[in-house]
Amino acid sequence: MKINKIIGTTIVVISLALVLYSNFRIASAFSLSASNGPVVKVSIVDDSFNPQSITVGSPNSTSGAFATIVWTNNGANQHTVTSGTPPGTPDGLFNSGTLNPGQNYTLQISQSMYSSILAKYPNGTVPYYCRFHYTFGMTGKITVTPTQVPEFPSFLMLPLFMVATLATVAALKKNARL
Ligand SMILES: [Cu+2]
Repeated sequence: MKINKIIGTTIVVISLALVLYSNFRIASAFSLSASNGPVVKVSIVDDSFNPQSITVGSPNSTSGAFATIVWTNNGANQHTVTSGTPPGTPDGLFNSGTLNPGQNYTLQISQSMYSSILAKYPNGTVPYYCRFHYTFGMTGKITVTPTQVPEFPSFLMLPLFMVATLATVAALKKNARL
């Protein structure tokens, strides 16, 4: 029957799409780099960090995934992202140097960075500031919580892949009979 053929074909097409999607997700999971983790963005304006306070999880000791923080200078002036408490000297954890308008600074909260943070700030909260504008209150803080960055949920991908494969096989068999 023609209508069954159309339904069968639709099922096969949908199933194939599911299998392809699952394969893509599995391939993505295997090609994940250790740096894969949440990316937190901070906008730099004249003269503040927005948001002023951010919180990220600690690196995942199993998968190696860690959070990345990206500051973008959206202001009209030059700024810096410098760890420490003004007006003291920079604490040496990280320092962007001078960021021109439009420039980014990326900080990876890797295992080694996390260890360095805890060595200086046992509560996991790192103060930072702009070397040019801290007198205007241009400061920020990063809190690294002991909660680990989640592992990629690859355990969900295998069942999905299996179901999609079985559905495709079943649909192909059904379609062949019609
Ligand atoms: Cu500044």
